[in-house]
Amino acid sequence: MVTAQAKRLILVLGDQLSTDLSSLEAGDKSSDIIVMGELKAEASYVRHHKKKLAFVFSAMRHFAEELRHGGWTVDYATYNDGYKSFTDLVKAAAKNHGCKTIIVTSPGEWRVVRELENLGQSRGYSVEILHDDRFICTNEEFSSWAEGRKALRMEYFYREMRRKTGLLMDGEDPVGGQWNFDQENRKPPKEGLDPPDALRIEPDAITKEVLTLVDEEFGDHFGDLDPFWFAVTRDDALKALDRFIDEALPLFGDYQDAMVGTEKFLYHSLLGLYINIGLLDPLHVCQEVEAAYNDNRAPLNAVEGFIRQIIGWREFVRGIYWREGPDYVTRNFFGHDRELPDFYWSGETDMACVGAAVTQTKEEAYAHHIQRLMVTGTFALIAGINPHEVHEWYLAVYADAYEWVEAPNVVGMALFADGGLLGSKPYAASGAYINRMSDYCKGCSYSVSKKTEENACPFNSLYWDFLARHQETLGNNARLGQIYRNWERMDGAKQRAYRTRAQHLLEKLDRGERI
Ligand code: FAD
Ligand code: DLZ
Ligand code: SF4
Repeated sequence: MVTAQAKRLILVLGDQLSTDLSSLEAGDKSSDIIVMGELKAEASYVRHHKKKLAFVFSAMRHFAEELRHGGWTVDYATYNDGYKSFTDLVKAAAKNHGCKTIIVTSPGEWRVVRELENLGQSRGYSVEILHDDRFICTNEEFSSWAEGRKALRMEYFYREMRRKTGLLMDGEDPVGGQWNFDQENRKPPKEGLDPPDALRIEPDAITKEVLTLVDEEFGDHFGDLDPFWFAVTRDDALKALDRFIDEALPLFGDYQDAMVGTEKFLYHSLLGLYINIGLLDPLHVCQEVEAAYNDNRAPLNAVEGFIRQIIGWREFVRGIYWREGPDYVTRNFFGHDRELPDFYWSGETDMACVGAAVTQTKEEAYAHHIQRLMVTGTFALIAGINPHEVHEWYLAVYADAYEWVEAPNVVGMALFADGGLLGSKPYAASGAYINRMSDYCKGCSYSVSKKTEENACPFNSLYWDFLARHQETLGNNARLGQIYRNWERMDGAKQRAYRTRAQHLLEKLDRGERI
């Protein structure tokens, strides 16, 4: 006699919107029930940008529809159904459907892993947590790669991922004879660049309903809700991928590090949004980009640079997040404790670069990598802002932010708060870097060429002050040797002038005054 499979719940989280998800592959359409929900705890663990909330909820609703069309039974709770947490949602669904077993693909955050493990330990529930095989490197593979290494460097890890995926490989060797073409990818912007606009999708009825909900329930959160133009289905996300490959990829490498005041997106892909939520598969994206190189539609420096970001950086930071454990987000190597300035929310600052990055973040829930790293990130580092506050800001304001990817980039890459686990030296820089790589300084009230005067660029003095403050901890860093020699060669009066100017700016910050 064939016994019927007992009905199970498959919990699909808001960033697991992939039809080939391991939990769905393990499920049985004829008997299992998918449960999804817009939850108070998930919508409020940080005060997410309004556009991020609308994006996640709308993409979840569209995915639930897609699953129903595919023959699944989906029990979907909207925000107004009032469920607080995954635990609440699952307990209610388990009771309604008479299920005891819950299947879920491993979540992207320690907080949620712990919640589901706790649920599994409560009487009457069994929770099966499956690997998230949408990533190229498993946590076990990352651990064995990392084991015994003195330092974890992305470049060596990346080569392993090239070998594993076969992307841009010519047998055992990298295509083009080099693993990395980054030296070709640091061009400053030039006059007359004409990048394509992002693909803008008109909100449909489902999205419009979500926009109303977000406006009503989260009206006081940071960020503009309108215009809302993100893709919320896999089909539209695939259109965004095609558009990127056809129109932006060829110059992606050249201008990857550039910043232009009037161009929010330059030649960046904006695909992180869609990959992180599950609408696009990272390996598929890389294969399509590689195909563009093979068909002579994009040069090698662009294609290699793009693929490195995904199979290199994206996988590397994830490995670090899971390897380091839940306390990673509390690391504070320098003991920085200054409050996050208000202008991270308002954009009201005389620093044109920071103002532009925050304003576009407010408008789009997006800023590109160099804005995140070298503008808002560097300022927070050299001004000594508390890393945990900075982490929560980044997690809230970007539509592509989930802790597994955001935290290593913020705590490790931008703030060096992990003491050098992710990067070999802090990304501290003076205004000269921003001036070289952008056109912001031309329109700024501060002068980037002035060092210590009243209208001198704040980055200049804060940079030297940061290095001087931390000479004891950073002085032995081989990569900073030349910089510290320059500092020591500076005459005492100049050093004092830098430090006095920095002190003046930091005191203004502490008093909440505009800088
Ligand atoms: P593109 O410039 O077009 O790059 C292509 C893809 O490469 C991205 O979509 C992304 O999937 C991947 N990628 C590139 N750099 C990184 C990186 N350092 N780490 C992981 N993936 C990378 N990325 C997030 O996905 N979520 C975040 O919350 C996030 N926070 C960041 C915070 C800081 C301080 C910094 C310095 C970087 C952060 N990044 C984050 C990495 C990177 O800035 C974004 O992935 C990128 O800006 C997204 O825009 P895009 O899709 O246009 O990327
Ligand atoms: C980011 C997010 C938001 C804002 N809301 C929800 C939600 O209501 N329901 C849900 O299932 N997921 C949401 N998410 C994504 C989760 O926070 C994400 O799955 C975890 O942080 C793990 O990465
Ligand atoms: Fe930023 Fe300084 Fe340039 Fe102004 S002068 S835009 S503060 S780097």
